[in-house]
Amino acid sequence: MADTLLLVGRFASPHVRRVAITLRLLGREFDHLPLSPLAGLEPIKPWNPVGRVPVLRTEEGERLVESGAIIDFLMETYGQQRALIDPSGTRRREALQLVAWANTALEKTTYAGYERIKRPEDKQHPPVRDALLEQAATALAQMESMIGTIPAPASDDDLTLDLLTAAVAYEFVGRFQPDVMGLRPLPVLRRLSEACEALPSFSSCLPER
Ligand SMILES: N[C@@H](CCC(=O)N[C@@H](CS)C(=O)NCC(=O)O)C(=O)O
Repeated sequence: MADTLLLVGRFASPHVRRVAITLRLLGREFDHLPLSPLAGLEPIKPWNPVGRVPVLRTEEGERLVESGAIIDFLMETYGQQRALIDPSGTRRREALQLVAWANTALEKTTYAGYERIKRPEDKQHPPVRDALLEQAATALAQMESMIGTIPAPASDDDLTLDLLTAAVAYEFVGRFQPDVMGLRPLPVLRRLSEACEALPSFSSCLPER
């Protein structure tokens, strides 16, 4: 008998949240196990031996890791009626580049946070954190110019993989490292984020406090 899809990880993780929003857009029900690596890796290790989220347990019981690989699986398996990305060509390449910049912003923001959270006070070296925040801001600026004049989505039907990932990344950077937001003007991303956060797919996957 097929298992129910199960998503491991809190929506407070942007990587988990973008998988959850993808599941909503593809109309898939899923169970949710909201584990956080910040509370310790051991409870996650039965799902992913590295202790990292997201993990998706498929209907066949397979455990998939890495948000990009999970989303690729979801689009291939359940995306026949609802394409979240063009199948080929320039628009696909541009969309994947936007996702890549969003992932860069997330990675740099996360490491900057870890510099503060995981190091004792006397082992902190502010220039390292500042350089990471600067890289995150540069990645956001790349996203800002790539999105340019693409209209903000008015409904879940307008959402695409690149726009949802950009909006999830913008929300996370602002929450986890608000200092980054002052480093570059990001009016396009702010408008995209406001539009996306108002949609059912986003509001049903709110980051936990
Ligand atoms: N590239 C990975 C990044 C996942 C990631 O960084 N997850 C964080 C939570 S936001 C995590 O589990 N960190 C704990 C760790 O890696 O040790 C993906 O896209 O899934």
